[in-house]
Amino acid sequence: MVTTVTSYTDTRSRALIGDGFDGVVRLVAAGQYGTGVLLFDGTAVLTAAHLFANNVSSANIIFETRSGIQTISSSRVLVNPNYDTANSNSDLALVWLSQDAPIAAERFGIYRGSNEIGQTFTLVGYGTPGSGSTGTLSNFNEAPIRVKANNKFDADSASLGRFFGDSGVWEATSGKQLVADFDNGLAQNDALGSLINKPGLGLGASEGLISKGDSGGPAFIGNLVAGIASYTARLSTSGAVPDVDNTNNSSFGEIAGWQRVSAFQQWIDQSLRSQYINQPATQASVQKVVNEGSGGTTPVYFWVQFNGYRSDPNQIVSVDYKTRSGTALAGQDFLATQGTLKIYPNEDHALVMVEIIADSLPEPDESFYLDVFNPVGATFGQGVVQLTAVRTIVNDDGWYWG
Ligand SMILES: [Ca+2]
Ligand SMILES: [Ca+2]
Ligand SMILES: [Ca+2]
Repeated sequence: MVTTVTSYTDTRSRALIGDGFDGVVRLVAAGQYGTGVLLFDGTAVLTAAHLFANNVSSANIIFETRSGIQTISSSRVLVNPNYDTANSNSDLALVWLSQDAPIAAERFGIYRGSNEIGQTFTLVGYGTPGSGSTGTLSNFNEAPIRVKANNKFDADSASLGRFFGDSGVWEATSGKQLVADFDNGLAQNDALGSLINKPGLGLGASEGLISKGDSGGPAFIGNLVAGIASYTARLSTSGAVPDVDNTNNSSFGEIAGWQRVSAFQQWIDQSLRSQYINQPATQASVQKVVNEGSGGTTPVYFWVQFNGYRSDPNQIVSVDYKTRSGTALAGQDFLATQGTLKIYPNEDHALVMVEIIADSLPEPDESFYLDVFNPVGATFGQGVVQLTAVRTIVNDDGWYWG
């Protein structure tokens, strides 16, 4: 990560342990290294497909948390089936962990809105450090460090097509990649202002850009993963040369592209769900009393059934969910989670997975809840705004919850 801070030892740009980014991990795949982010159910890391070039199909995932440094090997790597190397389209991969993720590592939800452009985001990664005025350090040989910075999504990458198109090799699919530029506050170095008339002079001292090693790293809007770092580029026209030093080095005046996670949410959701261990095949087989595992975390599933009618077969219905402590406590007995569960076309149900923490001693009546609310595409029933998994069946207009 390149920031405006000159010294990489300056803690202002570090994403130190305990700062809320311990779910941002380093990935090593066949000698290439990159960054990834632990997703909401704790089973897999989202990263960039290009780290797995040449049919590499495994990686080591390195967590830095309050529990120390822990390296976990992958059990499975899934490159997005539409990954298109030449155009950096669908440059996403999911990497499943062969062991439970550290409890101290945050799990992150994904951004599901469509209003990313114009929003400020936080980028976090293990890429080569440097400063905007001189670019990445050429002599950095130390252990990779986790750095954070901010930027703003300026545009859809497809709007830059004519610059890449001149060489005839690059065409971003509209709606699936986002770009941001590295600003130093000067109009002459405002890359996307001068190139595609998307002016913005940046965020001052907090501005930053990805560099080598940040590939696959997250761009957060709030605490949700909205982008996955994919590439950098220095672009110019006969009238505008925004790069400060005519070198490809993530300096001021360059741009970077991220895969737009919201455009891939169905692939992410369905891929994660397809790998759930010991998942119930029927509503009746959902385990409502769960034995703790022998260590780490154990998955517990909640089944959300949609019994309504889709007037449009492509309709996606959804609910929001959030765990709630009962006699079992969040952070002690289970990992709190919240998010949106989507039930896609050709699905009539979906599972919410919650991780139970093994090393505690449950009381016989220890329990926690999952509240389900904000149904989209169908109602819960007249006057009903929230359902809770209290292990009693709530049957209503189109939804069953239990
Ligand atoms: Ca910028
Ligand atoms: Ca700008
Ligand atoms: Ca440069």
